[in-house]
Amino acid sequence: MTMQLWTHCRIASLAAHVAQPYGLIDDAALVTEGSTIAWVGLRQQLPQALERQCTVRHDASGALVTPGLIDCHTHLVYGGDRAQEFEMRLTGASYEDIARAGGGIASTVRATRAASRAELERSSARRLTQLIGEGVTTIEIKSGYGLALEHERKCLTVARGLARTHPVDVCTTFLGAHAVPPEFAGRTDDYVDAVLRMLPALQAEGLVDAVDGFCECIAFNVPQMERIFVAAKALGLPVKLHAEQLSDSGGAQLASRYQALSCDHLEWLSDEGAQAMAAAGTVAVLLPGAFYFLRETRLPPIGLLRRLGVPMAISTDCNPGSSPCTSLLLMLNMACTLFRLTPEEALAGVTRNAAAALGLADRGVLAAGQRADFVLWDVQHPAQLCYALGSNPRIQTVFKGQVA
Ligand code: DI6
Ligand code: FE
Repeated sequence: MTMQLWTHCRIASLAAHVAQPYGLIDDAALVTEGSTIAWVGLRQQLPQALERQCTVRHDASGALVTPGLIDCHTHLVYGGDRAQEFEMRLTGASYEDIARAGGGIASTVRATRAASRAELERSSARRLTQLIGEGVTTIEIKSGYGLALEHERKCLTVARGLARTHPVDVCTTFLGAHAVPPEFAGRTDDYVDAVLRMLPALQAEGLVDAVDGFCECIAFNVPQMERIFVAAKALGLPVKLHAEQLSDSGGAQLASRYQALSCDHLEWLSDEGAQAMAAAGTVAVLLPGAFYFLRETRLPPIGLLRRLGVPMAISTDCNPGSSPCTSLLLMLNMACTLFRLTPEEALAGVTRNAAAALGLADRGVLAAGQRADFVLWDVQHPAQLCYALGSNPRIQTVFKGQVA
């Protein structure tokens, strides 16, 4: 297998065993063997025997190297957009007015159902390309705008297909329990039955890596979500939850009882919910784009999560309604400015902790044995990635050991 060597770089490894902030290694060297990292450390400690085996050598010209970025919570595949709804709200229409006029999630469900697979591929690829252009090498993509078997299948198939046409890994999540579709209006329990029929069918087709839901008074309650989690666990699928976004519904406690990979949003998370997450090892996925776009004022309890040692991840939540965002770098800035995370916490949130939120142990830090997914940046210090909003200092991405 080809061995490649990168030198003349500063590495923010994010690895816990490197004592410096960000796991920084100055004047570093990195060796890959095929799609895996074989060695990372100080240039002068690189064993000569290993150096001799490297047939391809790269001069990183002083670049900063970080792990490939991981966007661990997106609704990337959907039809249409909601720009007109955005415009209506800015000219005085209330959310209820818009919903009565057929807007909101329902309008995206209509547009997604009407869209062909090719149309969804095209619009999703455009968004994905923007994220990849900022150094994203792994992305989670949820269904949840089809809300019927054929349309959920169409969206998950598009999500899977994107990984075949782009230098990125895709983790798919079945979010059938995102909203109650119009044909089930007023019959939420019947729709949960339908979700329970969709799940094994989609899993059998290899389209589902995890199961999510929207636990909220306007969506699915705790007993309804629990039925879905029981079914997911019976199929051996990990679960996660949109929890405590608009109110405290006790979703975090429920999710923790099912060893959820993550609870996401969490503006209304209670002490009990945070403690349950800490005990279960559940990651807190914070979504500053949705907080910003919905002009929320209640912050997720960052101090509490920190005190309890709950790992925090950061993601775009890319979706047409609450976070039409395709910049994970902007989310780094917003995590710091809006949520007061330190730049080091924010960067860990799109690398190490985002990998944990997806249950992936083979990426998110730069260390021997990990996947060779990394990004070269034209900055001196990792804090610059969080600080300079609207800039994209990416030089190059290496995906599975290949310059992408
Ligand atoms: N929470 C959100 O913020 C999005 N979904 C969810 O469960 C909103 C999705 C939309 O408005 O289209
Ligand atoms: Fe979401």
